Amino acid sequence: MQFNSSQREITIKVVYYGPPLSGKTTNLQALHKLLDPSQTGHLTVLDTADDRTLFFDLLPVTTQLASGFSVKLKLFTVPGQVIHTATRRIVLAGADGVAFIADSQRSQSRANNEFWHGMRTHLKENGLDPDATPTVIQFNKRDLPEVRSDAELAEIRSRGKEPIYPAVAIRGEGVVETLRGLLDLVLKAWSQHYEVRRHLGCSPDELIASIFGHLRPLPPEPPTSKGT
Ligand SMILES: Nc1nc2c(ncn2[C@@H]2O[C@H](COP(=O)(O)OP(=O)(O)OP(=O)(O)O)[C@@H](O)[C@H]2O)c(=O)[nH]1
Ligand SMILES: [Mg+2]
Repeated sequence: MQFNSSQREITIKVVYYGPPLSGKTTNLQALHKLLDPSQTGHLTVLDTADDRTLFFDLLPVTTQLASGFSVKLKLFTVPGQVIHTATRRIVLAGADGVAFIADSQRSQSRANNEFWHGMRTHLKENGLDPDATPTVIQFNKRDLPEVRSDAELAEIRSRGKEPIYPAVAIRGEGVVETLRGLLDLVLKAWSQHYEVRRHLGCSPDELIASIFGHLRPLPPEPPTSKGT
């Protein structure tokens, strides 16, 4: 969290982390469509010809508060390909919160686990305490066959402390809930050390309402193929 009192601006860094192809970039693309366009900046996607993230993606979201303060969210994704380990560590530096995008497909359970532990290691390498870093988990791709069941998600939820959000990011479902849940945790953590209301001139709930108060409708369902 960077607090610039002379410019009356607060910057919050959020990192979307997760295994290869889990839908991190898709989350940012969906947020870019769903959030109030007057608050979202340019979506920077640095990828290869086959849409794999090469370095990171970045979506800035700025909300102006009645108090005159502006809150700038910087939403980053890491690249999931195994070769980009060093880049993932660099992008995680200074994260105020992490949205871990897990792939719900059973075949990806091991990759989810490996990346979860990798993320915790990288946070430590960056001097951050993984247990104190606000984190939410999204189980994406709920539309696919052979995915972890809702009961399994409930079981994972009961074992850990991180909130869990099911999602179908290609349809924009669960994407806003994930980010809203994470910001809620970030602001709660922040309010343990600072008087948020005094710094922002508003409560955490008012800040969240200001970011998510003017959502656009979900994009229409992609046409289903009619083949037999
Ligand atoms: N069926 C389905 N496909 C999805 C969903 N979300 C993303 N995808 C697809 O999964 C593929 C990978 O999505 P990306 O968002 O590029 O994944 P990523 O995590 O950014 O991938 P890397 O940056 O290479 O790690 C794309 O073909 C997406 O369209 C979903 O909810 N359901
Ligand atoms: Mg990506």
